[in-house]
Amino acid sequence: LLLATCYSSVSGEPNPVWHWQCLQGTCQKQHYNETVSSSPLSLPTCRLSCSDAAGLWPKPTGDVSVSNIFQNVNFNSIDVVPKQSNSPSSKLVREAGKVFKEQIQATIPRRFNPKGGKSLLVDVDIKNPSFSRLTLDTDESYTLKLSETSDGRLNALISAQTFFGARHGLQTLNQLIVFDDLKGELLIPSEALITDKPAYPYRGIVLDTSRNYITIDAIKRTLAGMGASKLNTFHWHITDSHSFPYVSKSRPELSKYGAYSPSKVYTDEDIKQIIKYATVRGIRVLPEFDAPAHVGEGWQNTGFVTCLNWQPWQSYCVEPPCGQLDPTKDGVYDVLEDIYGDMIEQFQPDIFHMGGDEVNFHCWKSTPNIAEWMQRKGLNVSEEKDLVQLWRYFQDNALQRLDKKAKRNIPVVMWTSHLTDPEYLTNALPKDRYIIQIWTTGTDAQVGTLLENGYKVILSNYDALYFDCGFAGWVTSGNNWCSPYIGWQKVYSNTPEKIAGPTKKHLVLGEEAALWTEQADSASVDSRLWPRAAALAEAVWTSPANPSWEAAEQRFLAHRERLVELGIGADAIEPEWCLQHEEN
Ligand code: CP6
Repeated sequence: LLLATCYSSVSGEPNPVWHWQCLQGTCQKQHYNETVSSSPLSLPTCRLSCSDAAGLWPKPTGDVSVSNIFQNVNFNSIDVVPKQSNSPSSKLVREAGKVFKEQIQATIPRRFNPKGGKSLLVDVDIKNPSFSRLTLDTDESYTLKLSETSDGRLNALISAQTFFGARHGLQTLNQLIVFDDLKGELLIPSEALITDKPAYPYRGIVLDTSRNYITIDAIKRTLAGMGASKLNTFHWHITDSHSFPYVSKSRPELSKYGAYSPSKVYTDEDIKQIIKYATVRGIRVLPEFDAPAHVGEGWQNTGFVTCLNWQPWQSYCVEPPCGQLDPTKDGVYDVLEDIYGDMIEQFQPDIFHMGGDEVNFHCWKSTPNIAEWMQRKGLNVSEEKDLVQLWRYFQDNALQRLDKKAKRNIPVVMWTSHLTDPEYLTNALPKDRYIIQIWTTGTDAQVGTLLENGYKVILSNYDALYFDCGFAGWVTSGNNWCSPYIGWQKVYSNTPEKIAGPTKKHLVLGEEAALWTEQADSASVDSRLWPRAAALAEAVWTSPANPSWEAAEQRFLAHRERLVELGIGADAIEPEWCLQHEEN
């Protein structure tokens, strides 16, 4: 296959100055007068039959066999049909079919109006069509079979256990359909057989919408890129100390006082729209309500926040403005219960994120009523373990309120913190309740300790997966903007096995890239996330044993072009020349 020549079964009339030909396993630019019998092909078409894994991103984990004979597809007779009608999945399949067609449309330049071609029927066969919500044990596998019927129609069969596998199959099929601008035709390989499933079940992006507001459109573009790259979790860090854009139905005063402006909010309607947009793309929306630190704006009038805006901020928090909930006030748990209740009702999440990062003990012990309360309970404000005790009191109460609203023991994610330190971990956060998201660097002892103690983990090691530029730049005003910028190559090599080791694989749920927005907003979110989040996608979907970014480079560049076609402002990483010239 790699040595195939990109001759099309359709004889070409156009007479371009050059075209692409697959020679010795690479697509090479050929001047027309140097070739005799080949039909002109564009680079995307050549790449399909000539490149590694047919240019697919992320690379399938199973078999890939793709024909180098192409057929012209008629855009107007592409149909995606769910085999099981009247099931929760069938509605989703029809919606995913619309996305599928929109994505094909996006590859066709405006000046072309492709005519002719064969019809393409995409049959979607789902074994368990009743699942319409993603969970950590959802089967996301699929098989894609592409063939030609005896009467000359094109047929694709996508078989999957669930809608979530089927939509991945549709995405793969999307990548097999390319617009050939030399022919002015939409081309598809006449035959293909692909089996695929993700190496890890949790593949996410966490987006901070508090430091700077992110528009609904920018969130949708993020979800579109995720769907195209088979990422499945949009972890929404919806509030923090800087602003409170989340409109809580039962506590509307929080966003009333805490949003940057009346329009910089997420209403119930906005959230519904985002969840629908995400679900159709196979993505869970995981809400995070970060507490007890990382609160501030919005809480002013509750009387439940301490250290709000205290100075010097370095003594009371990791970045200004400071703010931390007061665990000793009974009323704080009532507010939390209301917020949790609103979120559970809106998001119907399978897992919930309680934050729990970067609690500042000095803040709590410097608050007179908290110090008094601790004394009354026989806790020593100068002892770290006693302050951990205070935090545990908060965490246990908050969890109880969450469970009450979830009406079950809902799995909870928490960031690594003091509570996850080996000496407190097993008492503070029982392993059957808590999933730990590790943001500290992967090579320290923490990953090992968590796994040895049987915790499920999500990897977000900041040395590879923090796509923001840090907050050092705006805090210190030094000449260190975006330093260090983490290149896609580093992201690509950061596979779970490399970070967590080859054993205990079942405890590693996956990975998540983070975009903290101290130095990003809707104008920059696309270029911070993309195409690097796609590098993460392959690290965690395919999880190559010996990740080689050099070997992935051509496919990665091609995928970056796909993201741009979808309207995502993915950053350029090399001259287009590199996309056009592959090394042997
Ligand atoms: N905000 C919140 C942040 C960070 C975290 N939580 C953060 C910490 C260190 C770095 C970057 C970001 N800005 N809520 C840590 C999980 Cl280097």
